[in-house]
Amino acid sequence: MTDRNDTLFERARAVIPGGVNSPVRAFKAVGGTPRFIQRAQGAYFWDANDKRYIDYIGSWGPMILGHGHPAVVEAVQKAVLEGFSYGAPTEREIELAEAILALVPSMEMVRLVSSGTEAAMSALRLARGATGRKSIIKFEGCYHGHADALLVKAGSGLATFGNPTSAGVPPEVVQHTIVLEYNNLQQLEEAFALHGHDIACLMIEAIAGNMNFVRATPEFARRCRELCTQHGALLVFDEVMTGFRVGLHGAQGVLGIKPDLTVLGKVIGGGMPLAAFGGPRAIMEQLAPLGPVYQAGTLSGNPVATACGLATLKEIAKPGFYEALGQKTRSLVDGLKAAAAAEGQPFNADSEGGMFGFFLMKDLPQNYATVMTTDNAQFNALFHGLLDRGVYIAPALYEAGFVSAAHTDDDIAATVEAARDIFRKR
Ligand code: KE4
Repeated sequence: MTDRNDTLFERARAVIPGGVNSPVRAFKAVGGTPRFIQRAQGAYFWDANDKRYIDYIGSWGPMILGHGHPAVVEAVQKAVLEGFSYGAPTEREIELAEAILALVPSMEMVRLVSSGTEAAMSALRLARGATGRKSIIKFEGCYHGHADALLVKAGSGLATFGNPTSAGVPPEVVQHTIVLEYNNLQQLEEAFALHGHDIACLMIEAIAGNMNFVRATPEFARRCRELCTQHGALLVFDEVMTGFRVGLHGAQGVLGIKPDLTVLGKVIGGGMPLAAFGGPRAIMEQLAPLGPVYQAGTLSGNPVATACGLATLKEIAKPGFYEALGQKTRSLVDGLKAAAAAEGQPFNADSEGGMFGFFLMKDLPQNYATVMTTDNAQFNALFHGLLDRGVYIAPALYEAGFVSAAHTDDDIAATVEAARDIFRKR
């Protein structure tokens, strides 16, 4: 029987570079043919051969409710009948901004944009504009989208290709980007001692989902906050992945740390192109049209996307949502650890809220270099073993996994059983 994924992939590669519109989707890291998804519902999606998968990427984070939540579908259907885009302000943008600010106390104002890259890039420009400084700190293994100044040793996509920097980024553009080792206190202290006077901001994924799942230690996160305050630099939490994913108040809520700027995306759009960045009024009012830092976007605050995002936020803000989601994700992680242990396989995993990660090693890694020691062949065998069994995890070792409110205990049990079957056969 013809495999329609193969046919579609061949057609796609004729007209789209690599056959995909975002590199990680191409399965280059894991090998094989990407699955062309035809439809999704709840915790599942179906590929071009109409094979069903339990979906643990959830569009790389946005689909926290699962696919096709009725309240979200209804809100989007209603919105599209009122118009797709106006290029003028709408009441719903105010509603979404107010909803975000109510849930992210470190923010007094927020600007909506269309992608996480745009939000991180804009937050970076704002930090430089607000401080009048040039240097920025980022960490190996953290990915903040593909703006030139931030595309240095990114952990997502590029790391998968084992290519820590991108062609086309002139050295001049990244000469002010200091890249440190995640969780390395000594490097952090040195960087501020040397450059503290010129550091505009430190940007970090406080739970790094682009190294699969690596937490900033509480001490490291606290020192980032203290050193930024001490040197007049802005602490920027990139919560595009963790925002409303690891908890209602994101990684900053989990860590109890108040960043100066927060970058959001994914969940706040509910699967539609919507992201945001925000912080204190004094900083945010540096933005055009009020202040000198320019930033703009044709589809920023798009009325259909804001309807999708608002309907999503309304559901996740309901009492008990994250308790249930966190419990479910932990049961997956605990089940996988038990299955690996039962088969004598080196394995460890961690989760927070609806986000999880695992490593084919005994101890949880603390940084990118350790993550990179993972046996790719073993991961790829696990990936394809699960895929064959109808379980779709991220097609790259360096990506986190996501559980939605739609995943059932049976889905979790089936996933654990599939993994155990693979561990057993090793
Ligand atoms: P987008 O431009 O892809 O919307 O967001 C960029 C971004 C920024 N910050 C963080 C912490 C992110 O994780 C991302 C994007 N995440 C990847 C997955 N690791 C998106 C998947 C892809 O690149 O196709």
